Amino acid sequence: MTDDRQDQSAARDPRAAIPPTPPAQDGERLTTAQGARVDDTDHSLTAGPRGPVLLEDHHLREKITHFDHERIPERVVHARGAAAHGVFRAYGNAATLTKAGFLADEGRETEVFVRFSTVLGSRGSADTVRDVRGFATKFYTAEGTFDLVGNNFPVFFIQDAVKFPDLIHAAKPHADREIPQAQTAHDTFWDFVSTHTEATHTVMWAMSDRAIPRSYRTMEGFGVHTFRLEAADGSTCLVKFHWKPVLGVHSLVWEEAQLAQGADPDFNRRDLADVIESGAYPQWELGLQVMPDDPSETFEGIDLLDPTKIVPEELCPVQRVGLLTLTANPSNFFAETEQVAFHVGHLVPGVQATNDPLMQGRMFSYLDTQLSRLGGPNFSQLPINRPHVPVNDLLRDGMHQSAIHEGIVTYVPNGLDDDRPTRSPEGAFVTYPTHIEGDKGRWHPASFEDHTTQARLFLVSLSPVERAHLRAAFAFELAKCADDGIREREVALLARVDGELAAAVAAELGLPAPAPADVPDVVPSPALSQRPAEPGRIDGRVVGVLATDGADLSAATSLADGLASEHVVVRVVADHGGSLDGSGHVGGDTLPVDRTIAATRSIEYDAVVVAAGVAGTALATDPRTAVLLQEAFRHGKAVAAVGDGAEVLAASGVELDTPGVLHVPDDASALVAPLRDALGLHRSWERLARLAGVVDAPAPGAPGERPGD
Ligand code: HDE
Repeated sequence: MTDDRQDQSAARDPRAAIPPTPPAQDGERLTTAQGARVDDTDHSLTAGPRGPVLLEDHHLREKITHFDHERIPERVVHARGAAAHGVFRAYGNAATLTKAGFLADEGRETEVFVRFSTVLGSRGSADTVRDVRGFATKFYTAEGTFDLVGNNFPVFFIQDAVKFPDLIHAAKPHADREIPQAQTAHDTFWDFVSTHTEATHTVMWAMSDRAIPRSYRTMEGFGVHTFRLEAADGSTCLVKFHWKPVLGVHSLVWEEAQLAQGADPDFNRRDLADVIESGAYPQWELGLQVMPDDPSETFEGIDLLDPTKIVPEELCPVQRVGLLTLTANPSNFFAETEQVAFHVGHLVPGVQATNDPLMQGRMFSYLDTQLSRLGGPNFSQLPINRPHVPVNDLLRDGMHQSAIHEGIVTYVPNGLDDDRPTRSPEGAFVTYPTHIEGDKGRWHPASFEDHTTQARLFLVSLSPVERAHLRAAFAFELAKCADDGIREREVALLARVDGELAAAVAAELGLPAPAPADVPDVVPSPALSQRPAEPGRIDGRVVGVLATDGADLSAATSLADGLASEHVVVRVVADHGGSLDGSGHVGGDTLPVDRTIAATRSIEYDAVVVAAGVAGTALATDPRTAVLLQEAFRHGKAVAAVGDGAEVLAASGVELDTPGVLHVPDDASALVAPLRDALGLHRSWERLARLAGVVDAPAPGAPGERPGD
């Protein structure tokens, strides 16, 4: 070789040609995974036009093999989920509490990815089942990734992680037939919770409307465990994390949730994607309950390490420290929502774990589960899991390694590489040195033993309608248990929470009333009730307008105009697709149809309006119209009519002089304000109360409560 040729090959480093990111949809031409162009992907290589397929067909085998391996194991819990990207902006008022920059620095914006989920169902199960919802947030902070892996309940069924496999085995479908899917209404769940009394508080939440959220964006979120925050000056405090939805906390009613499981199993997932696409970005404020960090790790007698206990907001108010806004849908479900890997141990300087035994077990579980779910130890290299800061971790090799590390020094301290990468406490995650002393053993702390006080606290803090829903949920679920012993045991347990509740559930099940038991004294916490005192925001709510050819289509247009500023979606529901002819009316023209009566169901609407001119038409007499209106009425939704639309309501069994049923004589724009208020209250609570056979009232201690209620 001449010197000249040697110089050229040294200058041309072949490694520079390695693509920096994995190949994906590059170029215009179809290729194999090896980049060879493909001319025909529709026909296998065969011997003759009708002959056998040849083993030689590498393209066929590559394509089919890859397809065969497209699925990864679904999450053992929280398999069914939906997610979105967004940003978290800190208000700056947490600066005295924590040195974590994403919380402390006023105005600092941190990218996030949030995944919501149900817990029990398989990946393809329905969204609106009665279940806990996961609310997991990945903050890609400038100090490393912080995951807040929370739920929409502030408490959990068990107090010690060692019970988690037992709980989940009991709650998942029965091991013999794998039924029922995605629900708690079966023997093993109730057998477990009636024999593990520490579950009682969380079971109250699970039987309440909290377990069937209207939308992910109308759900609260909770970190559940107590965390320790550490400030720049070294001071610490104990905190509980809360997500407060800007749109308020709202739920479905049970019949509606059940209908949605069939009519639209993607109900919550669709809502999240639709509102983000429309620009009605979901928002939550992050809140902190801040408590002193003293060696007792209790607050007002509540053991802060017990994950079955809340700290009532009235005892320790939630301080709002930042705003989360979800602004973008994932562009690929698998790459992002399915492959995202959360971990309770992903902490950053300023946020620390505590000795809550449930949290301690989770510190182990989340890393372990990713190994089998994502196929090896390199899952943090997946795009959705990559920290948004430089990583230099000395971790090497392993299944699916996609980094090409350089050099031979893979350890510290070292002399060969100037002792790099450097280590120092400055800016590092340094575990806070709490003092620990004790005898090794499988302990049963006495402070974990009260299992009924907070269950009762939750119950008595609800409004009458919410309490009626909870009672009905117990009666529904226990009626699905085949074993008498389970039902009796649960009712006896309920008697220790509330005699009236236990007696009502027993009566509905046809069981004798349980023996009276002493119940704890509690002071209600109105913050636990979802019943709004006044109309809240209505962003992204959906109004269905029933109309047909010849009807006055201005009902749809004036509502759409009147509510557009709040991103309310108005959908025209008609007896045929295409568009409607409204030429018989002033200003009437044509209007596109969004839904046909054959392909819709009441669950798609937060309110339903019948346009003038529908009375007497085929749409008015279609039995599906009556079903739609009756369901909306029964579910406490606003139901309205313009002009003779009232006749359609009456003929469908909707009583016109009932709360939340609105009627204007002709001008549909007069409906805008009352409909807005009705939507803002979420439901007609008075109507729901009448249907449940109770008297509506705010929760005890809530604004608007009358003395003596
Ligand atoms: Fe989880 N949990 N969990 N969990 N959890 C998982 O991790 C576990 C618990 C929660 O959208 C798994 O990646 C144990 C409480 C959410 O990807 C697994 C215990 C809370 C998600 C796991 C708990 C949660 C998970 C399954 C008892 C609320 C979904 C797949 C000690 C504070 C995250 C995975 C996502 C997922 C274990 C209890 C929330 C197996 C052992 C309490 C939101 O690691």
